[in-house]
Amino acid sequence: MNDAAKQLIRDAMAKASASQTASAYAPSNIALSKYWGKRDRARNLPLNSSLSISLAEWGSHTQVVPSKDGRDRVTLGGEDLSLDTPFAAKALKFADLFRGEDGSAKTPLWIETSNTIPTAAGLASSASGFAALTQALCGAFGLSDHLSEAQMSLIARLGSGSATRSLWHGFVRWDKGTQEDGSDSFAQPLNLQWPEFRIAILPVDVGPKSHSSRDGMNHTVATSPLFASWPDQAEADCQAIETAVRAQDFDTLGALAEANALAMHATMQAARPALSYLTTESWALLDQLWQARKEGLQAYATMDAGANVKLIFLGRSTDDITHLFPQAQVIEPFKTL
Ligand code: 2P0
Repeated sequence: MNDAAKQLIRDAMAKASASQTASAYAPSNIALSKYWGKRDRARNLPLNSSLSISLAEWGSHTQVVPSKDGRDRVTLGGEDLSLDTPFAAKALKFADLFRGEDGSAKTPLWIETSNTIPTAAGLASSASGFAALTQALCGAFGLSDHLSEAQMSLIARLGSGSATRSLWHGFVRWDKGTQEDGSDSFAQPLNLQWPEFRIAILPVDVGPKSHSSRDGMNHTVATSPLFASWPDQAEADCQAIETAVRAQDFDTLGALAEANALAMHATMQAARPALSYLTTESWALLDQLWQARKEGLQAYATMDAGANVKLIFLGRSTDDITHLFPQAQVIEPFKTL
């Protein structure tokens, strides 16, 4: 089976110039309508479309440099990694898409990444990491002028599904697509500004997670009797959330995003054995939010493959949020960067 991402790289490579140093930045993102479940694990092809908001200055800076000493090198946050660490191995495997596929000698590369996401926020950074790496590799191999951002999003998908949505700021929708080769499974920005829109991260557990989201997703698809209802519901949620975003109908958007996140977590809790990323502390924060909402606070929650709770709200609620949740780390997704 041909793969659309590999074909795009091959076609662009035929027109490209030699390798050079290139750097890129990509923001992390939080899904308001979640990606959970794959129809093709090798290509990270999803069973449903998803829609996210990018996290502005919280993301990854990546530089790709043709290595002078003939050896690969991977640096994360200023520290050289052993090449057999999972991070380095994944980054180099992804770089292999751009080099040596035709049997020619691989261009040795130095991949240097740093994340601006506060460690205390406990947010995984595979989304911004693979998006920035894709852009930097495209730059390094002279492909940037031959590939659109949507095509780069399609390539980033091979690194990590959520990276598909990290090529842009603001709201981004990843259409699931239907083709087997993945040629129609990429993201596009909604291209709209909502300056009042806010996100707050409520850190709960910032240590490494017990199950990767990749394993958790696959385990849920394979064993959860509740998963059968997820793909259609998630597709409908994604469409309704896009409509609410375009109408800037905050309460409809918030209620749908919260319901979508809780439905995703319900599929995991029904998995056999059960999978639960949310802890008693996460649920206590949700109780606190729901109580405040009864008293008029306009804020909603979403949670991913971890215990942290993320809130969405509008700028006018910022003081209420930081008073109620002093630990909140507030992000302004549309602040001019
Ligand atoms: C999302 N998550 O839409 C969902 C919600 C976690 C929960 O995308 O296997 O690390 O690399 O495609 O992208 C996290 O999954 O998984 C994720 P892979 P990824 O943001």
